[in-house]
Amino acid sequence: MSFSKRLIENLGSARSVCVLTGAGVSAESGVPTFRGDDGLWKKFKPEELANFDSFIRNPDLVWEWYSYRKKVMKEVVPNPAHTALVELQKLVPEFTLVTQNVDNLHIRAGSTGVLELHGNIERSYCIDCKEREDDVSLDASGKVPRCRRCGGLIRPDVVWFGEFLPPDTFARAEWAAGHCDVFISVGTSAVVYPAASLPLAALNTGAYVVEINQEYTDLSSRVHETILGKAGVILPAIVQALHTPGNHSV
Ligand code: BV8
Ligand code: ZN
Repeated sequence: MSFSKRLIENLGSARSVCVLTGAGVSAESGVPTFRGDDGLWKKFKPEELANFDSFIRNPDLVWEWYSYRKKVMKEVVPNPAHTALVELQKLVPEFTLVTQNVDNLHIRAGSTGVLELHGNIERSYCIDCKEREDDVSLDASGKVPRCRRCGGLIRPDVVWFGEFLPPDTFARAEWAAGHCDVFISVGTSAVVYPAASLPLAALNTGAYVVEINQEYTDLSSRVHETILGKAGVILPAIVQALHTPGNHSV
């Protein structure tokens, strides 16, 4: 696995860098990805569970999935990929971290100003009165949590398929992608829109666009450089190379 001299030079001279992360960045923390072999709940496709209609039809099943994922989140910690992005933020004048992940690991690692396109599993709210009730999950009898104020169903504060992304968050992500010198897409299969449109926006405005992933994706043929491998190895190596000019591959 190696990255180009050009990437390090571009990062070293960049005024603005935008990074988009997906489930692959959390994989080395032990968080299952969505579509990989360790895919979350292989028997279901994310689209089948992560949508409002499924929730209304079978709230207990959907909450069983989120309770499992919230339990996983309590047992894992950020990995070197998250830490490298905290370091990279310190090296770049304008750094924007955009994540599709809902696992809160970037914030726990120390990244700031994180744009959470798809929400955050640590937050929940009532679908009727919108009251926030964060520390909830399935109760002992496996029943979906209900609002203390009005008895409505509580849902995770994540963006489900068919739902709009938080407008302000996505607008800021689009602006960052369209104004950066270097865009890094890391650990994402780049299939979910409109998040997957961000690297394309960066390409259209002349940024140097790099993909770091364990497999090729639909994005691979469009970007300047695809680095195959683990985010927890590649990102620290890139940060290391930025600290030691002249070291351009690992
Ligand atoms: C919307 C939250 C407007 C819930 C998620 C075009 C335009 C607009 C919309 C669409 C469109 N085409 C289709 C749509 C609809 C849909 C969509 O994109 N569908 C896809 C499946 C085709 N989009 C939407 O519905 C979005 N809303 O568009 O609103 C609208 C409104 C009404 C009507 C129409 C339009 C909402 C999308 C958000 C869905 N919510 N998550 C939850 O998490 O429970 S998406 C879900 O997928 C996660 O957030 C996840 O982050 C995201 C993307 O997955 P990845 O992160 O990429 O994970 P994946 O497993 O797929 O890949 C991991 C990669 O990492 C792999 O490639 C693997 O090789 C690699 N990897 C693994 N280990 C490592 C690694 N790489 C490096 N190192 C490692 N160690
Ligand atoms: Zn309520």
